[in-house]
Amino acid sequence: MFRKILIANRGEIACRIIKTARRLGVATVAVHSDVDAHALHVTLADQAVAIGGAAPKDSYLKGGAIIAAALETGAEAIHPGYGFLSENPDFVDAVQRAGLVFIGPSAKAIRAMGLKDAAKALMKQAGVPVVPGYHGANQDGAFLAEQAERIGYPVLIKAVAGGGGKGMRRVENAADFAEALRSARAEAANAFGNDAVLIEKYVSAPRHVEVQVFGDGRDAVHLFERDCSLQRRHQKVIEEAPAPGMTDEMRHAMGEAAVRAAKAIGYSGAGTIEFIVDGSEGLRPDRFWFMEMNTRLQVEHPVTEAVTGLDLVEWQLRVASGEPLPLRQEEIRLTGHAFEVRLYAEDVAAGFLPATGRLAHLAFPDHCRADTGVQSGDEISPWYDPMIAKIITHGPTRAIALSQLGRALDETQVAGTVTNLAFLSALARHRGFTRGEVDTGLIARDLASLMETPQNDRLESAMAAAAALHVAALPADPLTGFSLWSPLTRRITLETGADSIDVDLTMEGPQAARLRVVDQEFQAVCNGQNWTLARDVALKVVEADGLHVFAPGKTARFRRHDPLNRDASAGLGSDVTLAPMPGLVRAFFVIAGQEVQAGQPLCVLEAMKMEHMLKASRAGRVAEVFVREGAQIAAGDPLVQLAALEAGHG
Ligand code: MV4
Repeated sequence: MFRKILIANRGEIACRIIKTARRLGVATVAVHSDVDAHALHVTLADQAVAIGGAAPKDSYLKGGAIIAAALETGAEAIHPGYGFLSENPDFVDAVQRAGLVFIGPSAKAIRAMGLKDAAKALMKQAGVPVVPGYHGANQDGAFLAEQAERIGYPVLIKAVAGGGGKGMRRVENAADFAEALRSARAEAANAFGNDAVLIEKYVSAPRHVEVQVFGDGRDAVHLFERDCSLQRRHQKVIEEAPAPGMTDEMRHAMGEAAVRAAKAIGYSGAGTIEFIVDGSEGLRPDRFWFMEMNTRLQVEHPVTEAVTGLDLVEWQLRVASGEPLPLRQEEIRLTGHAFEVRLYAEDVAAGFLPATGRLAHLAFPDHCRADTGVQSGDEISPWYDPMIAKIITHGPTRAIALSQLGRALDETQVAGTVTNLAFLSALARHRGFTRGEVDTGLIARDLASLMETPQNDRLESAMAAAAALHVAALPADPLTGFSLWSPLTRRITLETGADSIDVDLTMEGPQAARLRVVDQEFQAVCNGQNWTLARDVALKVVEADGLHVFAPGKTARFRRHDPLNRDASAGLGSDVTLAPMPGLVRAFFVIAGQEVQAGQPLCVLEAMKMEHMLKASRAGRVAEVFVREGAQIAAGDPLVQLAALEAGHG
């Protein structure tokens, strides 16, 4: 085993790799960009090396700087994670030229799978089922049209260099072929600088089922399948293992095909064989076809770890350090069912726009696996993928693992950025998905209902009440004499975006209170230490850049009402300044008839044991003063009336 490895990546995957390395007694070196100087992966690693600027091309894609960092720190091997340099064969060559080990496949294997047409031809030769089609070099338009005719419509034109659906056109009949070919080529040339295409039979009701493989350069095994059909615009949203509806017969056929694929290229390390499955008539052993091979560890590897009980990063390190495969095929078992969701900082309502922000608070329940590269206080920056975490659950059955997932999402707390949490939650409870009806069109079909945010007035009021209870900071000890100085009912005003909400808090004893929010009432009790709302669901309040209230599946943010802010804005049009809170008038600085400037102090109000300065909301003449020093006033009581300044006074 290696003594020290360098991780050429960041975020959750870098943290994930460090965790296993540590468990195996392997020292770790992190590399980082300037903006990641204090990132979690840097904190977790034994050593860290700064390699450049925030843009990936200035840091995480700088192969030379990364290799230099490995040599400098005495690392023996480099783990590329996923993305960045993980499938770059030139980087693999450079790592090996430097006398280091690349934890992954050979450059040759990566190259063999890099171009979709060559990979398909190679797989066909190896006896792996490939979608009927033309995967050759002849790019003549008339010839390709002939091939489409031979394959039979509908066909799919795909960019040879493609992926992610770019340069892909479905063609229904011969009359549309020429135009579809032209536009697919133009898109491919633009996106990949390569306008070569291949033609395939169009698979209807496609499902994305991939098989995890592992090789040691001589032998290969598979670790069963994952179903990644739940996608949005070719981005995976939920992954699971095993695939719903999978039979032993089909699993065996797919596993064998995947192992043949890996052996055909002498594969070493973790890889994934992606198949497209025609699910229109259930899963059948003659209805799956090779699509492509990903020659790296994938984002969704944890679902395979959950159902096999194996650590794939451990396998990667062991195989790369020269050990044979840790287990034989028949020793690898599949137990239960697992799900993974990708939690993103993204604005679902705005069309799933990536979002940024500082995470004021981040917490996961402890009954799920959460792989993350950030913690409370960290920034989701625009420089990198906005994934906050992967949440993984594992249960004895699909139904149980899915309820665990719903619950884990409900109890995940993110403050400081918008997220797709509610969207994921809706998906986890989607009727069709719950029944195991997974297909690549599900999200697009039901997008509107998945994006709905169900209104729940009672819960929303309870969240305001919880925030108010936090603001009230009631003493836990009844002997502090709280009831002596507290008014019986006090009003706590919270701001929510542009609105404000009033919560009236009434003490009903030293350890009981009632809170009224609009037309809803809540009881609060003190257990001798903490005040909580007496409710069936737990509400957690975290104060960090506002008051964040977390309810199962719902988050709200309030701000403490700031009387100074409100007087400056809300008071603009009104002539009478009102007391923003109940309290004692400590001092009064103006008299009737006096001219005042905007922001000039009017009086000092003592409330909740604090002094608050109230200021004039605008310039004017004090027309009338309604209160005197020493007066006890209620929230909303008038304090002064301002009149307009006479013309000529500016
Ligand atoms: C297909 C297909 C139907 N027939 N190939 C989309 C991205 C690329 N990796 C493969 N893709 C597809 N290839 C044939 N011959 C349908 C898709 C497809 C798809 C595949 C997997 C997951 C989601 C998808 C969404 C739309 C289309």
